Amino acid sequence: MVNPITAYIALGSNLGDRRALLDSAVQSLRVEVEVVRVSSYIETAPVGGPSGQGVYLNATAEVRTMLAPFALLGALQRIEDGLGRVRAERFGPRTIDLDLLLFGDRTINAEESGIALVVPHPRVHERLFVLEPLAEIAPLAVHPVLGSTIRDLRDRLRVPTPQTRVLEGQNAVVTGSTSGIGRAIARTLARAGANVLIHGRRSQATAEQAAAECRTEGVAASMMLSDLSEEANCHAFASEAWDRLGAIDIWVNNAGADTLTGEAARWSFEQKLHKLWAVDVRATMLLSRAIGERMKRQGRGVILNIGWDQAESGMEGDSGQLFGVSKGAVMAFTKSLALSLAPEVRVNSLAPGWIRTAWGDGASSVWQERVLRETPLNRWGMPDDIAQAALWLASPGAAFITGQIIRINGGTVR
Ligand code: A4P
Ligand code: MG
Repeated sequence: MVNPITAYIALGSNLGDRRALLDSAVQSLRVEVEVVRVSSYIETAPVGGPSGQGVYLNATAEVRTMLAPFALLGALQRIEDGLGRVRAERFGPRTIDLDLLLFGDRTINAEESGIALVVPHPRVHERLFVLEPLAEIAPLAVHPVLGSTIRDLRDRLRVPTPQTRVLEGQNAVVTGSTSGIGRAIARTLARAGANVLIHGRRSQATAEQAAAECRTEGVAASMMLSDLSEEANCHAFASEAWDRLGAIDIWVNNAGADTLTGEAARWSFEQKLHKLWAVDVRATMLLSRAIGERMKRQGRGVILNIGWDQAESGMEGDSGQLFGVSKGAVMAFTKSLALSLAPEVRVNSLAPGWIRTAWGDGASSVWQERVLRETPLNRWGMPDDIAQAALWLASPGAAFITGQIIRINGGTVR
């Protein structure tokens, strides 16, 4: 006899009679599975999607079931269809959305008859509209990939608002800030009162979305696109950004070539080296020199670069060699630049360890296990962990810190 599995379902609605729709969804769930408990229904502001869409009502449910994961997903989709769900726009308004969050301690990334299933739901850990109601009914459930309890994941997202807006009125530029670590840094600087210029390579829409997110923190935010792998673009971007903002107090060189996901993952070693050198090393150097000189003249400024903790210890394989060289170069550059620009300008490098970004989301279970094994604090780092360190380095609290490499890696000492 096989035992039933405990699974968690997210419910969301922002169209029609939301409360009645959630009630009906729970009723329909009871027909398919044993519903053990349901959280309260909470009102949440829409995350992503078209502007102007209505406020959501969100909840979670704990269920016990003998159904296989795909059969459970099928049941959820039938319930959605029955309640008038029309799948039009990704993240768009919906009468009802039922997502499978956790299925026991299983990790699943599979497709059956054209239907995809990823468990844990890939965005669970990024979303308070899921974590708040989930922590209410299952605070100690463990996310099988991240190794953290739901309560810890929730608390990490409830970033405390800084006591004072330590960066009020300052101007900050964060390159590569349309997603991942860069986006988290931009948002965090904005939350501390800095006006932010978002930089992206290609997508105007995502850059605009990241800027809009920053504006919700009550600051001015705009965006610029530029392909920083081109030398000429670096010079143009630095001058245009300076002219647009009038003066820049904080410059974060976060843009880096992604050679791990998408098309680039299949490039040759030489192609990857070329791209990493152009973006991570050359753009960081050219932008820092152009901006650093202006900051020195204005008499103040902070520059932050992004290195990598394992550039110092070494890591096997092509990626170890490629990132070791490019991020090692960035860290070495940081120290010399700090000496060149002192005392007016402070220059430091963040050295992230295993941080959960696009690559981490899709990494195999072998990698997931390795990350937890190699990280004494026993979890993936989050983009917000890096952002909090960036905020401190940019703030007056770090006024005596320059030329340093700050490792944000959960204690890895390999
Ligand atoms: N799929 C893969 N894995 C799963 C899973 N674990 N659970 C596939 C459910 N579905 C999964 O889903 C698209 C496809 O994902 C499905 O065909 C299934 O095979 P969908 O429900 O048709 O489309 P969607 O809802 O637009 O996408 P998704 O991924 O469910 O969106 P999210 O991430 O759930 O975002 N803001 C607030 N405040 N509250 C919300 O509830 N919801 C969303 C939707 C955006 N913003 C929100 C809220
Ligand atoms: Mg969904």
